[in-house]
Amino acid sequence: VGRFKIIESTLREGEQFANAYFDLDMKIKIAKALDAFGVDYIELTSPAASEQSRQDCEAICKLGLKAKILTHVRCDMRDAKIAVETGVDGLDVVIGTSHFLREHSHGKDMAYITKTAIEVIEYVKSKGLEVRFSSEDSFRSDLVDLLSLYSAVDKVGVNRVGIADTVGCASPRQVYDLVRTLRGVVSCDIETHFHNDTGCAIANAYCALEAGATHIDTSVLGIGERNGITPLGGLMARMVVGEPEYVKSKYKLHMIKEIEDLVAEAVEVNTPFNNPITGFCAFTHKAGIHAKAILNNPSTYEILNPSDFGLTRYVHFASRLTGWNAVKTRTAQLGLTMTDDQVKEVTAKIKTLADIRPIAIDDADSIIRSYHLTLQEQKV
Ligand code: HCA
Ligand code: CU
Repeated sequence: VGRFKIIESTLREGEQFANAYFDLDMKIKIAKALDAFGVDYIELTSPAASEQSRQDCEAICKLGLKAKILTHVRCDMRDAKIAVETGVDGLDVVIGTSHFLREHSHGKDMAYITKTAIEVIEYVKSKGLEVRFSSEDSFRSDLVDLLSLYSAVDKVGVNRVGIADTVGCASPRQVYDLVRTLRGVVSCDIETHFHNDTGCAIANAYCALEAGATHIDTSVLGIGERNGITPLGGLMARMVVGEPEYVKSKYKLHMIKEIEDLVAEAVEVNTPFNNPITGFCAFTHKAGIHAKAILNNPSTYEILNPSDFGLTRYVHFASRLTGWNAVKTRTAQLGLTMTDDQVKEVTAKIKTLADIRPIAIDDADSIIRSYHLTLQEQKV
């Protein structure tokens, strides 16, 4: 897995999240934050969706961001004509290809889809814009249908083709196989889009890159239809492990927290406790054995370095699982001096109380402080 590009879809897929309502001000805030973070593309809701969506799309194009601006439209000449007038850099064109969607959604056959796709692609290109063609529900589409369609659009010069796991049914291995096969058929870039219904959205994105995909769709906190898609922050966590230099130089990782906070507030959700990087306990170490090793060398129990994200680790010391190394560190943080034997003794006191009831940091701190006070008094 080498270089990859992010198509950030918080302002398109994310707008399909149950709680999302973004007014223009909020869209601009989010677009600017994503741009500052360093995403390659920002994808916007179709201007054909509503009049306000069209105006917002034009306004965002005028911001002069570094990221390229895309809008996402149905594979339909009417939509394409509206979209090319908005000032976007490119169009992400999509149509359903599975029998579910062909029979129960738009009702078109593969011959019609291929013909329309070519027409739309040639039109967008004639306007000097970038164009991606994607099949919705790729993993439940007929493989031969898909490959012939993609090879036809590749021949007319599409910039990217897209694979979309619209229903979140794909496993990492299926993703690998499909993208790998497609890689052998088309010469253009390959974009991928993964829903998270079975919790595979990050793994699938990673596998797609391993198989030769070039672009990954994300949204902040993964917001989107149902339980959403590959989250931007989680993908960064995955990618920085394998490609630290590339990822750290390209993306402003310390902005992840503020971008997630911005979007979480806008859509009125909390960041999940177990979110990669920003979950409240993502860098908390609790068991005595973990704490001791972490204090010696953080790499023992951390694959991500919190400081890469502008965050700090927390060594838990207020629990029955704590050990004296953690308490020793806390004692120093409180500005108190004790011998190791004394720290061990106060650790025992903390553990005794923690065996009876859950204790807060304040509880543990006051045990340490009052023990320290007793030591002072004994000296006097
Ligand atoms: C949807 C469309 C889409 C499109 C993905 C793409 C999907 O169902 O709302 O354009 O690549 O998941 O298929 O988001
Ligand atoms: Cu989607």
